[in-house]
Amino acid sequence: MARSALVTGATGQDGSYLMELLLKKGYEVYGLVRRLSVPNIGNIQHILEDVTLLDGDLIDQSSLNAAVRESHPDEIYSLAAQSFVATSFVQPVLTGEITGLGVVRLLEALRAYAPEARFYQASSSEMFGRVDREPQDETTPFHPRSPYGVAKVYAYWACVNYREAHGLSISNGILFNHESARRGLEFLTRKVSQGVARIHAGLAKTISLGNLDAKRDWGYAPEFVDLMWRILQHKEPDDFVGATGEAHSVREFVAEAFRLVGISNWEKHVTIDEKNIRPSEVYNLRGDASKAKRVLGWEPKTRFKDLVRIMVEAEIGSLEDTRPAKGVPSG
Ligand code: NAP
Ligand code: F7E
Repeated sequence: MARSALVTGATGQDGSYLMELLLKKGYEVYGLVRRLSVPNIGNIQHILEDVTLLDGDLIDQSSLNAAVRESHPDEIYSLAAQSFVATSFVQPVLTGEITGLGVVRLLEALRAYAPEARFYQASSSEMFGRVDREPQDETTPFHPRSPYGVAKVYAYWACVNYREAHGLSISNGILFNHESARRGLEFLTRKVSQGVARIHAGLAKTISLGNLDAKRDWGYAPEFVDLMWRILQHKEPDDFVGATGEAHSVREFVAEAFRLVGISNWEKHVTIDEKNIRPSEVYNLRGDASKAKRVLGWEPKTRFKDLVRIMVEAEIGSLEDTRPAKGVPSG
């Protein structure tokens, strides 16, 4: 019989790639989606006929109970979150409700209705925050720098506690930034790659940014969902860092994206706006994923420049797709 998996955050970047991967592996795939006035299914349009979508919200316990009961999962991937760090400063209570307590609600549903299932929690390098060592690994202390990071630390420890207290098979993936053309538009890599493509096409003149000096360990999302799956195939529940091991600044990302379209004087096209600067910043993240390599055989392949190229090319391609073909009148 096919194994069954329940994925929360099904419409997000990672949920969409993970559901594709699980379908390829022959799983029966259930995706949790929340009701919105206009459904947000762009990332999963192409697999809608192959997965079962279940209505539910991390704020609503009964809907999570029903989703777990209905999907009879062998594996649960807890990906849903208010995941944008900047928003967490203006909506800290909501972020705590969803990104922190929402995970505990899902753990309660696991405990009551699928105690044999393996559970993956989408933990984050944002938990490391103000780091005192480099690179960061599974033993690095947490010092979160945003309400988002704080909520993720709470969810992380809730998972460890449910594993220890109730003997449930719960694992954390502590993943560093991973990106793709399916990233939300407000995240740095997507904002820059889309902005550069629009400037290249003559549709915009500038991109408004914040702190150019922050450094991130940026990887490619499809490779990181493979790590999630591998974590749940391991016989013992455990926690693993996922990262490329390379750090680059926002400035380097911007410069490389402009270089790809032949613009060297990129500073002319970037404005710095106070509204994009966070009350407290995470300046320097670089991960050490040697445990994931040693134990799970996982190693990311896509390096920094490839990632920037993939994202800029995707944006240029999608702009071309939306333009009227030559000779065809618009309207
Ligand atoms: P994302 O694109 O922002 O997706 C978040 C998903 O959560 C969306 O499907 C969203 O649904 C759903 N969601 C939000 N609030 C919800 C609620 N109240 N009830 C049910 N669903 C809700 O995030 P991502 O980049 O795929 O990341 C997946 C997970 O990994 C998140 O937990 C994130 O915090 C974590 N993470 C991400 C990274 C990264 O670099 N991408 C790194 C480390 C950890 P809507 O479509 O309806 O908004
Ligand atoms: O910012 C700087 C910003 O919003 C990256 C989430 O997936 O990864 C993500 O969190 C850096 C920060 O991602 C702008 O200050 C400068 O230093 O793309 P981001 P993030 O905050 O690293 C972690 C691992 C997660 O878990 C999160 O869910 O870029 N930056 N100027 C800017 N960032 C944005 N968004 N917009 C700017 O204009």
